[in-house]
Amino acid sequence: MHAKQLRVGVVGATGAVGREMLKTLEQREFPATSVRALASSRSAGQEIPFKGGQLIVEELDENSFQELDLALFSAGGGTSEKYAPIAVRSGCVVVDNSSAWRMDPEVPLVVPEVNPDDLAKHKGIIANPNCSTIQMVVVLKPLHDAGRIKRVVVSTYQAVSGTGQKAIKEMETQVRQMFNMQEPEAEVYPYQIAFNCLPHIDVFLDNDYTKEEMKMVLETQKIMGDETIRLTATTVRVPVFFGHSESVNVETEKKITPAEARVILAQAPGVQVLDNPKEKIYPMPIHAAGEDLTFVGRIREDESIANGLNLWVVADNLRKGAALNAVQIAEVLVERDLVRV
Ligand code: 25A
Ligand code: L14
Repeated sequence: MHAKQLRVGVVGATGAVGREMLKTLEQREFPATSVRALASSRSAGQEIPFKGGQLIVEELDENSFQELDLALFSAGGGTSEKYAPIAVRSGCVVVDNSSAWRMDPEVPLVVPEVNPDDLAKHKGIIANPNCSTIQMVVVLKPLHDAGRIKRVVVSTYQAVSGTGQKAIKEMETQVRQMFNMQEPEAEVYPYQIAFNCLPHIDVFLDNDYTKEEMKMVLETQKIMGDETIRLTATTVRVPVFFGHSESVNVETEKKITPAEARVILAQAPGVQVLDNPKEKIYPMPIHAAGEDLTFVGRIREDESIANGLNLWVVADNLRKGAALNAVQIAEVLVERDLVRV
């Protein structure tokens, strides 16, 4: 792609994920000839620091993509539904962080450590998976290759930053209100999140699961390219600012011992094993925040079945769960000369 211009835009640049996308492009020295920040009219004119200077936020409209080759979207599903097709018609490739396009059979859903080859089939839009799915599949894929996963039972402990800036602010405010003997006010979430847990992320569906839970089921099968993997999820919001944690129970066809799993995962790309119970070493969101790797620990046998493992998986939901994964997708698109519609 060198010798060619690569003009990049971030849509939703002022949001929790958008800001992290700009930071990631800068930190990884993404080979862009120019970077533009786009958001709604509310944010137009704001300045965002970038590479020692400032980007002025521009209002997104139908014409925004005419001078862009690649756009990273994180401005909510509605914005993606409306603007991604417009971008593609203007010749701009879209990496979309919303749930709008993920299950479209024409749209690759990619975690670069797991299914980079799916990118070759793109028709302009590439979807970035849900944060909880991403950190789980980087750990599941090498185990699936080693012993074929039959079934997964996952429970998540998800940070408020996944919902965006407003939710981060809401938890901060509630903590302050409670220390001042005031009633905590809830707007973003249905109940107080400070000092609480909510077994409710995204909307409830007809089967009484939440949409977040069903995203984990369907996205995992699509990314792993195996619809025979059975998965059931319970997704829970916890009072943590940054970093999602997951308890993952895996049943495999072929037995994988905890010692074998540690060796397999130690070699897995993007994964770091932190597992020494005697020394109190295990992954935690306070350590994963700001990091690029997915951390796994508490690896032990599920003694209730023949071939079962329990794992504890933690990653920064704004980085590997969103911005970093999107930038890694963009990097593979550049390396493989796929930035064209
Ligand atoms: O599509 P989904 O899956 O349903 O996801 C919906 C929301 O989830 C977040 C993202 O929020 C999105 O809006 N999100 C999506 N995928 C995610 C993932 N994988 C994810 N979060 C985590 N992981 P967000 O806060 O990160 O980003 C919102 C950005 O979208 C811009 N935007 C919205 N509508 C737009 C649009 N841009 C263009 N056109 C549109 N029609 C939005 O711009 C923001 O950049 P903005 O101008 O509305 O930003 C407002 C500014 O004001 C700040 N702010 C907002 N509320 C408060 C606040 N500051 C202080 N206190 C507040 N209460 C914001 O920080 C921003 O700077
Ligand atoms: O589907 O509120 O990517 O934590 C990610 C974060 C939906 C909501 C997605 C949250 C979202 C979510």
